[in-house]
Amino acid sequence: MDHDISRRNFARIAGLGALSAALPAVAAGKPEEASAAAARARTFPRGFLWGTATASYQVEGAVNEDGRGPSIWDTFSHTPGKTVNGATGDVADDHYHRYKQDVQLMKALGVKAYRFSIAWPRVFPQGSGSPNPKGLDFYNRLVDELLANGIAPFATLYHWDLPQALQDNGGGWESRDTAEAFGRYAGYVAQHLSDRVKHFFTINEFGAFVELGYRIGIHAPGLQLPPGRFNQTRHHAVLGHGLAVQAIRANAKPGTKVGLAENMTICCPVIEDDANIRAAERATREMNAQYMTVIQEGRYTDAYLARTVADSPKFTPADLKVISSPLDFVGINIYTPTWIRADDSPLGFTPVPNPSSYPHMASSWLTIGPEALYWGPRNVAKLWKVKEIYITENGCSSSDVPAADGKVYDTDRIMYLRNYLTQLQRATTDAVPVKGYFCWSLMDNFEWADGYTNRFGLHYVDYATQTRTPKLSASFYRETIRRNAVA
Ligand code: GBH
Repeated sequence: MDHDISRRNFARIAGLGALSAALPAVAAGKPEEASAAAARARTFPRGFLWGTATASYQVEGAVNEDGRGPSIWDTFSHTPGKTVNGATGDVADDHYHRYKQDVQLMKALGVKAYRFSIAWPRVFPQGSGSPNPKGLDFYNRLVDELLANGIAPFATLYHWDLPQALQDNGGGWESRDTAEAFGRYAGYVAQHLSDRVKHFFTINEFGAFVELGYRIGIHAPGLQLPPGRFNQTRHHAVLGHGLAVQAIRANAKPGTKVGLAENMTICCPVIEDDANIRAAERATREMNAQYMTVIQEGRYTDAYLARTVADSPKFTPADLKVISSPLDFVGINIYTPTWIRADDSPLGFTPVPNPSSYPHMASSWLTIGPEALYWGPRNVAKLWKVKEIYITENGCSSSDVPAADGKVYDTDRIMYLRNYLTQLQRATTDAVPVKGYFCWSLMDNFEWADGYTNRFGLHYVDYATQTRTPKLSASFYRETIRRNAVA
């Protein structure tokens, strides 16, 4: 009887996964073995791919070197008033020159994979036309260095640094020409790197660069297009993705995998009961209709077209086919949850706004909800039968002020990561096919409109000296990777 009760309590504390392994130790009164078993319950599947991520304009610097053309982020960050303190990516982390040292930081963490992005204007300074071999060479060097250190390169083709020439001629993503140029660029890169790069992401976060750059205007190119032109821009962005998928398949070595890295709206049930869980699934389709849903389903949802009415995008059935070209995997960037409740409205769900007391990390938009790392991949797998999912970004900003001993004790970041990873581990125990996780970011870097004020790194960067120092969270992440379990 006593045993029964303690077993039940133990099961509640440790979670179901630990139950069978832990019980004999508990019954035999060996608490050490019992806690080891509980730790095993937070273990990730064998071969889980632990990684870290950055993006070209945020870390590289060297904006005028080796024939790189200007990007819309050079123009935007050099426009007064657009970034905090007028920050630019001119130098950033000087990663262009320090990549070897940065690969050693990754090696010390023990990551198995590195997600970086390729700067389109290094490879095609004018966006299309003649390639610049010196630009591609940087990525050849980086990829070789990664492989020499046992780290798998995962390359993103577009993380927002659009060649300025494409913005000047035709309005960037507002123009179908940009989508087509993106396809050509993607095919060229795949042709030259796919002997060593086995995973490509087409586009990073439609949900950020299109919305913030072309509708709200707080990211490059800083436009506020009217709805019709804006929805057409959305359409051209997903079309560019599809054209890139096809170009990669046509030009890459066999076995090359293609996907995307999207910051979907992550719909989480307010309470985990059937009605709310179903509502969060419906919400996932509708709230991502303009990007992930059309990519997965090859059609805009009726509700999206009804919502945009006269301002709906113009498209052909052939476009939809290109947009929904089959993918090998889906990458999701996950930071915050959107809480959903069931209701009796026509769509059967309502997003619940956060109360003013809702907690967030240093960036005020970064509201905390570890469950996003459970429901995000779970809903993607369930709705679209996706078999291979990566968390392509997750992480947070902290105040990150070095202590007297020079170290950064970012216990809040560790709290954030531990809770999110616990929910990701829960997803893997429910057989959600999450294959890997890329922590954002390897090091502090240029945080777009926020400049250098919000730090997301596992390594602290002193921008005056370009010194990198591992934060306490780097130790947490290293230990998590070493154990293949939440530390
Ligand atoms: C990702 O965006 C990016 O891929 C990455 O480059 C970035 O460094 C990282 O996250 C951390 O931000 O200014 O209040 O209007 C995450 C999605 C979209 C979140 C833009 C912040 C701006 C909110 N981001 N959003 S606000």
